[in-house]
Amino acid sequence: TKKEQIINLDAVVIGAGFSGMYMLYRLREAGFSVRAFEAAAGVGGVWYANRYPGARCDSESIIYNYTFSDELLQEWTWTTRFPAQEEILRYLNFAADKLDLRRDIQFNTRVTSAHYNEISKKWDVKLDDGTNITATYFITGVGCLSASNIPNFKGLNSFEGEAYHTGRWPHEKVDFSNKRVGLIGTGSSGVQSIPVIAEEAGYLNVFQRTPAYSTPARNYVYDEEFIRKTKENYEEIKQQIRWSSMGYLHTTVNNRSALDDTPEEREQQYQKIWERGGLGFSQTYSDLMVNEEANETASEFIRAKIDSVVKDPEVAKKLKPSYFYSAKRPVIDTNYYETFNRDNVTLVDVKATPIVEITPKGIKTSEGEYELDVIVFATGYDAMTGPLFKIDIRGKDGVSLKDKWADGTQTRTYLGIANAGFPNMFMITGPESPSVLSNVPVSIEQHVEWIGDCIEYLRENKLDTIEANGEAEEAWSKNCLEIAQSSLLTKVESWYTGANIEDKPRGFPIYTGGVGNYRKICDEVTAKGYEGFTLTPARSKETI
Ligand code: NA7
Repeated sequence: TKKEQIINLDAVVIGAGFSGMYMLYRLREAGFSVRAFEAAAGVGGVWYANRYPGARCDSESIIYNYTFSDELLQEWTWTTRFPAQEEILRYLNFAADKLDLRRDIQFNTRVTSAHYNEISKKWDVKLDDGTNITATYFITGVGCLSASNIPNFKGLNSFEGEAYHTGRWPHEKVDFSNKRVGLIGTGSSGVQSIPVIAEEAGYLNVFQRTPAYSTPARNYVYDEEFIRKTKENYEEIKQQIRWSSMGYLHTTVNNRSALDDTPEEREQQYQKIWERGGLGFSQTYSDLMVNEEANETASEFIRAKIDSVVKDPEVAKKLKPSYFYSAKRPVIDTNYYETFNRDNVTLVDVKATPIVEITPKGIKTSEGEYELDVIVFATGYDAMTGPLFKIDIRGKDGVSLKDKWADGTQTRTYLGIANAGFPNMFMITGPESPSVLSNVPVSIEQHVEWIGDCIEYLRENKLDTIEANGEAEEAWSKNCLEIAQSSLLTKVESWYTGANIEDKPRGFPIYTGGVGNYRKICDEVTAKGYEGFTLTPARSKETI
């Protein structure tokens, strides 16, 4: 029967988001047999799942796409500065059609396990429909923020109303009209959805534990002239973002220390970026992320803005963060702080009065019970390692990835792409790559191209396996942690450090040295014949 059949492939790719789609295309074009497996019913990854009201990308549209294909660049036209979820999903469907990817993607299918077989030197991959596959290469394109997390509140399942997590939003429109809504969480997802839900709901209670630093997005509709110029200049744009620090355009606004300017000059500088909108704020000065005093000047500027927008001083006080700006993921918004001036919106400070339990009727804090018809969990993700741990991945000697990374300090990878003990396995946007702290498609294209080149190299040179060396991996992990520790990023608890998930090892599994530098390092590794890896030749017939 079909279920007992073993399918042999050159490569298995998990996921059909930005990563999996391009990886599939890259390997197929190079003549490999490859299939992608996707748990959802369509392409898009996080953009398939995150359908909550107000869901939008913080990267500007014109750089939030593939750049490897001129045809895609020229044929697609973005409508607004910051793309809405539905437009990004439409873009990814357009790309899937153009590249004719669907014939090699199996939807509604989860990869449950992938075990390395040391005898065959292949990966044994199992699907949730019972199919077994053997593949020479095993590649994960599972995303960094795709394992949604609902905290283990007491009574969680007792709630009798409707409940949704922002990252697993239903496809039908959720009707909030005249309903009493409770929303937990004020990260990017909360801040984007709160203003939109507030407009429709009868009443909205926002349960905030840590306030966000949010700055205006200032979204607008692109004009034709801008689109024309952009399409003309894509080659230059592509080079700029590839070699930039975070995959964005024009990232260095100012090379000065914030402390070299007078308070008036600083105010002017911050005001300029505030009016321009978008995530550019952390690039106003070179030392905002390394110098506490410099950072405080930016933090204070945003706090003053909150005071100027929010009418009730008590509410404004609760909305003002006290940690270092941008040490937790900064957020951009449309009408976020303004929303707290509405009569139908209440801010509940759950740091002061913690959530005690979810009840059949609503949410109970230490101060009392809020009766609700709908609860929205904007409570975030088990980031980076979470999506990988959903799959039983085992390398040599049966060691699981989970066990390998369970020692309470830091994930250990080489370049965020490979793992010692896991030959011929590659991670796209893996832990210790720059991905989550960059404009992600730029990082994804780099990873996919590096992996594609590597697999072609193995074929050309008749090599069976490639595996990261333990020492190279130790050095890479140490390097990632040290770079992060030289900034303010490790001084605040966040999903970057693993602090949002109970019992998760704390570390800093992101390379923060910049996407341009990272690209250079990866290119050097290749130029030196895959330095830091061990490559084994194909076995001759006699030894098989
Ligand atoms: P985030 O940024 O992780 O935000 C989750 C929010 O939920 C944050 O405000 C948390 O407060 C809050 N939270 C989490 N657990 C609890 C509990 N137990 N009680 C109260 N509040 C809680 O997730 P998002 O989905 O908004 O954004 C994820 C990323 O997607 C974003 O950074 C972009 O890169 C895209 P906390 O700060 O932990 O106190």
